[in-house]
Amino acid sequence: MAEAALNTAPNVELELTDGFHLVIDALKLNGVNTIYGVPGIPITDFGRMAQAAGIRVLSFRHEQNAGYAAAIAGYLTKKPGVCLTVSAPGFLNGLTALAHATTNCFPMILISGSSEREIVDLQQGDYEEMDQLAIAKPLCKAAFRVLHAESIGIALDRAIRAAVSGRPGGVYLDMPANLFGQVISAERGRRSLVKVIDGAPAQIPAPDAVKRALDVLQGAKRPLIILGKGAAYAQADEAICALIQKSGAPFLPMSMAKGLLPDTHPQCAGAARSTVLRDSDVVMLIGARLNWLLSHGKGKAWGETPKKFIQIDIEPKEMDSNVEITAPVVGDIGSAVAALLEGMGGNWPVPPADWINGVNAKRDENIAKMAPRLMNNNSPMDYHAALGVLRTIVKERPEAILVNEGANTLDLARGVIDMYRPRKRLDVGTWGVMGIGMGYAIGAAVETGKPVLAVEGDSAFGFSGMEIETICRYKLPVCIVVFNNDGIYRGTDVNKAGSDPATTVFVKGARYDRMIEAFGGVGVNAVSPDELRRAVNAAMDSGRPTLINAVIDPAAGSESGRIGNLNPQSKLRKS
Ligand code: OXT
Ligand code: ADP
Ligand code: MG
Repeated sequence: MAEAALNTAPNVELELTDGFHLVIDALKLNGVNTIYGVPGIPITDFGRMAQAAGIRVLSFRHEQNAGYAAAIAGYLTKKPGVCLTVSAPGFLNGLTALAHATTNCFPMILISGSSEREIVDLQQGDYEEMDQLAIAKPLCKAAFRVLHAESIGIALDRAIRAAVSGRPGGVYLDMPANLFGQVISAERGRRSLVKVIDGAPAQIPAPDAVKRALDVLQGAKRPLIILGKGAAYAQADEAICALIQKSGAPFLPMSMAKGLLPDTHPQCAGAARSTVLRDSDVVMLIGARLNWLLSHGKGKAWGETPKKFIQIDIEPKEMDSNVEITAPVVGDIGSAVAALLEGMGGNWPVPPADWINGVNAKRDENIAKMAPRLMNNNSPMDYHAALGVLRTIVKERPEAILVNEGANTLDLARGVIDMYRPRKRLDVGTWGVMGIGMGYAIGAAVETGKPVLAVEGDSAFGFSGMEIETICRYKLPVCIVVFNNDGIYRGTDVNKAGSDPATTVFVKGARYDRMIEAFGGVGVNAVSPDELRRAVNAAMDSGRPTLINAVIDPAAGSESGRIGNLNPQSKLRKS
């Protein structure tokens, strides 16, 4: 071995290491103790060795779900979630999740085995040949290839820094099969490893930016604070809570920011959403982008009242992305909110009473309107009946993590189920993507050790449903409630042109509960709110993997849930 020749010291047995072990050592050195992935050539042995070295390696049934688990791990912990895939097809399966992480600003690293450069670059048809680095580049914050074992330490350091610093996001690390087998002296290997120091340095906002923001906020007659998932990610919970209370302004949590302050907080305007968007005059965005979910900050939803925006974000390029930001505050949310709080001093004026009273009246009216619908006892259930049950269960178990996807199942659950603690609501995010369900449930259970309640449309569940085997295999405390309305949006569509089923309907009366029984989990068919309540409580008490088939009236939903207006036909009708 060439290394042995370098060893001139007589009678010293040369200790060697290799690419496999250097990746493991570099991960461990940087506190990565969990990997989500799917094994196969060339990373099967790597998975085994990582497990032997004390890293928890969770093996999935499909890389996309492993990737979603890693993405949500990043969101929950502020450390990059790591996903490990095989070359070409495995890599591509994981790539959707990497792009999702980047879009949602979650730190994640996709490590993929790949084919040998010499063969890929000459396109000579290697096993699972693909130029993965080139494909990954536009879909993540950074993409690196490691060709030498001695570069593994630096590569992982750079990947971690790229994922967590500034606006967090996804990073791709390409590891050709040869790399894992490369042997170098253990001493050289040790010296090549790097521990990341201060990977996400505080970004203190400029004092004049803070002052400008406070001047604008102080001039408001109808202030509103919008909290986005960036605020939840920042883990500056106490400071954010203090800022909101001191401001006296109503706050509107975006979907995954629900629970940063309880939805039942007297300043929460979640149930008066249209009113506060339309009538506010100064809007402070904290870790929320003015994208489609906020109607780009303009148009009908924002009403006629001229607005001034204050935006707190770590990404300077986010400012003015859709409308002029009167007071940009570029910095990390922890530092920015602390600076704002300090600048507010002890005597901040409360907003005018007519604004607060008006918002509260609208909120109370909407809540009162919804209340009776949540108590109906219909069988089959409608969405409100089923969600009324889950709302109470989450209130009684505020530590549980709620995963939510679907269309009606998502939109109605968002409004009905109050959240009480930060980072407890995990959902489809910026892309409105179906398929995050089981990956998120697994990632959340593994990273937090808390029970997970996954509320899933029957279509949404189908995107990752096979992972119930993974949930059973690892004995994770996950209770899945499938809102089974026989299809996408509704189960009532009919194809008038032929004998094939309509494109949005599924097998009528399917029994999703029976799927989990195949793997030793608990399956329950619930046709009434009482049955649903009993089944979810039993699952949450026992911690056993459970799937409840909640039978929902197939006619109860609406096309695309709350975003039917985005369908092209609906736009045509309007124009
Ligand atoms: O103020 P007003 O009066 O307006 O009232 C508002 C609130 O104030 C009030 N409110 C309350 N009232 C009383 N009490 C309380 N507590 C309360 N809280 C709020 O309620 C209203 C509404 O409030 P909300 O929801 O906050 O406001 P609004 O206006 O809806 O907010 C706007 C948005 C845009 C912020 C919000 O709607 C939002 O966040 N939407 C996200 C929508 C989304 O992302 N949807 C998912 C994508 S849909 C579609 O694309 C689907 N696909 C295609 C597909 C996808 N997505 N992905 C992939 C990989 N492939 C394909 C598919 C296949 S969905 C789907 C499957 C669907 O079928 P399922 O079977 O899974 O699901 P079902 O539909 O159940 O069958
Ligand atoms: P939501 O969908 O909840 O509105 P978005 O994903 O649109 O939230 O916005 C999150 C924003 O938070 C992004 O613009 C991102 O740059 C920002 N962000 C994430 N982490 C931090 C942080 N620690 N400090 C400041 N801004 C952050
Ligand atoms: Mg459905």
